[in-house]
Amino acid sequence: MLTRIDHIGIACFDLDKTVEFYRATYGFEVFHSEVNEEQGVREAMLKINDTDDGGASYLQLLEPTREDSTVAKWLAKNGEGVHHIAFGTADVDGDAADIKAKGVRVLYEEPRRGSMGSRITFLHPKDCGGVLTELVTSAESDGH
Ligand code: CMX
Ligand code: CO
Repeated sequence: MLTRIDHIGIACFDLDKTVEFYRATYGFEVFHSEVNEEQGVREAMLKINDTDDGGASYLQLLEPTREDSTVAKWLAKNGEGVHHIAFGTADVDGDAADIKAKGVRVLYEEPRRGSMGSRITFLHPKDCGGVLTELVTSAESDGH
């Protein structure tokens, strides 16, 4: 069951500059940052609030680490902006299977590693009304 907005992914050319915008404009601080080489991104997670399912909601600011990454390709085409939304669930495997059975393309055979030890998969934007959609099981809510 999807129980929260885990994060909104925002693509940018310059992570440090974008972090500074969110700090100066809204007062959001970096909760966590990391490089995910598999996804080709350097990212900063800005925590917005905790949620009553034990998880939290974040903004995920994303800067590409290589020219052939999905985010670099998207930035070249669209410029900076909202790249994807992510729903939180305690069971990414089960929810991905249920959604796949409804005819929506799930991009990964098995969930992969996301921010802060989470397990993630993606739904194809062309099957989701133009919205790249991620499913996330945070490390805290993962029973695996
Ligand atoms: N949102 C909405 N539509 C998107 C999109 C996005 N983020 N990215 C691509 N599309 C659309 C394109 O506009 C294009 O549409 P048209 O054919 O109408 O022009 C179509 O999807 C195909 O796009 P593409 O540029 O040819 O890109 P690819 O097919 O090579 O890749 C996708 C698209 C979704 C398969 C790829 O971006 C992907 O695998 N995404 C999941 C991984 C990811 O995004 N990782 C970074 C974030 C990591 C994290 O959140 O932790
Ligand atoms: Co994401």
